[in-house]
Amino acid sequence: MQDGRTTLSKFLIDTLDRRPSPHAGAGLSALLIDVAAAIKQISSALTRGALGGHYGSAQTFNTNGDEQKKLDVVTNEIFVQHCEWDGLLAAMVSEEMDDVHPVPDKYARGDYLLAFDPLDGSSNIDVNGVVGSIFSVLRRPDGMAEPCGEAAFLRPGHVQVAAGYAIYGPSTMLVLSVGNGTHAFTLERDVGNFVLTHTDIRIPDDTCEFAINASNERFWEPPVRRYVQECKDGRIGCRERDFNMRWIASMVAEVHRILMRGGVFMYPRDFRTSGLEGRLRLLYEANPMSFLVEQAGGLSITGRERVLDVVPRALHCRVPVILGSRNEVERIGRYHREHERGEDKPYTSPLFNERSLFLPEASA
Ligand code: AFP
Repeated sequence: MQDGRTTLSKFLIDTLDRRPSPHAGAGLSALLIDVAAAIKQISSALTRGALGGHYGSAQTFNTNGDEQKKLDVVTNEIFVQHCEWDGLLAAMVSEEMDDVHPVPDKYARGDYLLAFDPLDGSSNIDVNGVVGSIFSVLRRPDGMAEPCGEAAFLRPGHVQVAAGYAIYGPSTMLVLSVGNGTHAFTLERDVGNFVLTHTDIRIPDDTCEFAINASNERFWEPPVRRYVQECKDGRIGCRERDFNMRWIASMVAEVHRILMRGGVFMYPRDFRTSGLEGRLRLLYEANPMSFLVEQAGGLSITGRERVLDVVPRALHCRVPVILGSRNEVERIGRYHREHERGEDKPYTSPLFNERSLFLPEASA
């Protein structure tokens, strides 16, 4: 924790403007301040809850086929308005817009590209649960013709120059990386400043906590079933320790918990989705979160490869995601490799092995 004196602006000036990073360049700090302004406005709108008149469905569907909530539409508009006018961006992509949104001709165009999910976990809105916003910043490829189209965005996540999310919980926090660690800022509401409260967050390598939507179990592949079953077996199984499970249905909330105290989050390949691609969108969910997790010492894989190395096929493409504490994610990756080589061991319930609950010494 910090002493509460470093604001987001000072952090960005010190980190980017006084010591420019080779990947970033002029204007990135100003762009991130625009993003932070959007987040403050969204935070204020969400705080009004049902009084804001924005609960419920917008009666429209986004390109992924998800029903849009009124707040999905409102928060998308807030992002666009705060970020398009400043001459810093060339184009934007959002979960809530079908196509690339080029910066309109009436504004100057800049060198950056922004991909965002303005309201993650929107099923939580109407129950006053935790939601978030996620964003990813790329540099426009050199020499690309104006205005930037899809191709500018279809690059792997390791080229991101910044990524972050806002979590709208009991307090609003902005968690950010510009490639020098992952840092968290807490919104001081009465003053309107984001204040640095968590410097250089490190995800513990080990954990006893996992997060997955267990109602999808019948659609998972064997390596994920194996891992989850072993966690559920707890100390009487091969892991020889008990695990706890969480599911908040907001990736932001899950990743935030993992950054704060460790854990594993999985939205794996499953047989419901075409091409076994899982649920999460690569450009504005998986990539920025993977960047933050790696910058905090964790890992993020699809099961078979590093998420940040996946080359996007389309703006709204999906990808399986397994991220969090290094040793657990490595284990899950190994289970995928063993499965691919046909080396899975058949599952035997610990109820019938040497640590069985039914053995006299265990039940005594
Ligand atoms: P939205 O961006 O549409 O709100 O979806 C959120 C999300 O993609 C992700 O945050 C959660 O992990 C996941 O959905 C929860 O989905 P399930 O309802 O399938 O558990």
